[in-house]
Amino acid sequence: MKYTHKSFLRQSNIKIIGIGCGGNNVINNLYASGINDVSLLACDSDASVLERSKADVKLQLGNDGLGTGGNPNVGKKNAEEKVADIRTLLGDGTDVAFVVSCLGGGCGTGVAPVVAREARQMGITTICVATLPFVLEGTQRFGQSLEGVREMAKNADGVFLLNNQYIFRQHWDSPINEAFAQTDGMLCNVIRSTIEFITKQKKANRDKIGLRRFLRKIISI
Ligand SMILES: Nc1nc2c(ncn2[C@@H]2O[C@H](COP(=O)(O)OP(=O)(O)OP(=O)(O)O)[C@@H](O)[C@H]2O)c(=O)[nH]1
Ligand SMILES: [Mg+2]
Repeated sequence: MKYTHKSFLRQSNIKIIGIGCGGNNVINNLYASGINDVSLLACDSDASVLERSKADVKLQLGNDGLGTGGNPNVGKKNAEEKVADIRTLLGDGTDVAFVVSCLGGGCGTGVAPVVAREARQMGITTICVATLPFVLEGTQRFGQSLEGVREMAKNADGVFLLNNQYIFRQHWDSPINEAFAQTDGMLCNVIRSTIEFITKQKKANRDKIGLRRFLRKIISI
């Protein structure tokens, strides 16, 4: 686990946890576009993703610094081995956790449900924010992503899902990185709007149960 200086400056009761390469690209975008009063966390078994990450705190999963080979079972196993570290990172008074991943690969799909489960068990309001893969990525990745959604829905208070294929339909003539940039921008907006919503609820003194009731559904965008 690496603590950077920034983590002490930016400690907050809202944590945004990027998982896997796609999830951490979203975190880097949030950082680049400016976000206040939240802590950004990065989690991956691929060391190069953590190297590039702008997060305050980085958690390396697995032992070799390599990816999961696209296998969610490897991602899940890596996460289960680091459950104590995950709980330590979340255990500093976190109220709300956003678990951000792009589903279909091994890390995001295998790790995000474990992080969501631990957060929820700790009494943290837990919101998963995720994408589904493009159809052309194949049925195996799509099947894996749906299994990831099922696992997240079991564990989180709410799941925001964005289907990459929808973006592809809108931007079919754009290069893939532009399509990803569109998706990342939408995910960032979802996170910002939800934080705004939660802050308003708190100001209005709405209780945690009411908030959870609102979040406890799958919302597809
Ligand atoms: N929105 C967005 N989606 C991405 C990005 N990169 C990849 N994806 C999507 O996310 C899915 C998962 O890819 P990654 O995030 O690279 O996978 P991972 O979670 O790191 O898993 P492994 O590398 O297999 O361990 C892909 O199938 C793509 O659909 C990105 O930068 N932005
Ligand atoms: Mg990866």
